[in-house]
Amino acid sequence: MNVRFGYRDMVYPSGALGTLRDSNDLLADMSALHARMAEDGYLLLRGLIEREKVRQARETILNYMHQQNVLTPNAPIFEGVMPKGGRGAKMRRIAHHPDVLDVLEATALFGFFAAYFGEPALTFQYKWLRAVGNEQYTGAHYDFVYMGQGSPKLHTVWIPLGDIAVEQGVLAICRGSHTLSSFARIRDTYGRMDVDRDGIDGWFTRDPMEIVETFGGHWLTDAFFMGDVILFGMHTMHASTTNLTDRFRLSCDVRFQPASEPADRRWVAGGPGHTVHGHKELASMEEARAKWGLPVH
Ligand SMILES: O=C(O)CCC(=O)C(=O)O
Repeated sequence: MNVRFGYRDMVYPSGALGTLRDSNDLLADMSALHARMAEDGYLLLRGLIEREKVRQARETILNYMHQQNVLTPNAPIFEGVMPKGGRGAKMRRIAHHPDVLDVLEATALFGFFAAYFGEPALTFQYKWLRAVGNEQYTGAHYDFVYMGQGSPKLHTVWIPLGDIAVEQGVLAICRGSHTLSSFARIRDTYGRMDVDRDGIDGWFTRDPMEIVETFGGHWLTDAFFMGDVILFGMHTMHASTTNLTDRFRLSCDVRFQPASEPADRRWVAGGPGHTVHGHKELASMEEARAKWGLPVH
């Protein structure tokens, strides 16, 4: 299958872009799940959330988008077809609709994390709900740079809000980026920065493949289906494949951490979100990489 990763055309699956493995067989064994997370830097759990709830959330979001006139008028709403040149839509208002929260704050997620952390879990109020348009993608980054001012046990959960093929834009993980010694300098420099405190752009690169070419690791991705989730920690490099279709890619990333630990105040109820965006010009990643002694792409 021909896909695009960043701005490079690639074949999936292939040696350069491999397949994620799911960890459903370990669900009854928390210590095995911890070991898998330590080894792979992610856990893919198929069908963790009830599919019908995700379908309902998708319908509610797409009806909202239809009312906002961001969908192609005469196409079936549930397909999420974008008009020519369609770009992202403002999603903030719909992220806290009860149908959507039923997925983003699903009891299955709280139950999973309570078992995984060995104590009750807390989730951020802020939800990163995305409608990703044609040719759009997310560059490679660690989440620490956006939300690292709280618990070191913070985890991201990426939730597809539709059945999403790789060519429509799905999450990709750079296996090894959290542990390999070849990534140590990245983790110690870029991996400790904060976009608001340091005023630096958050993406490590717009070209995810340059990472494995320079530092090693292995990019992995897969098709995702309603009900699936993928979890990862703050120092697993990830990105998305590029949406090559005429349909919006709907997904949301949410965060969970142990409730007893301090939370990054930017993202909890009443938090300001990012404080630097729009207030001052961010330094480029190229400049920052040069300062850190990392090869500039
Ligand atoms: O959905 C995307 O395009 C990016 C998601 C992401 O970066 C994340 O889940 O942290």
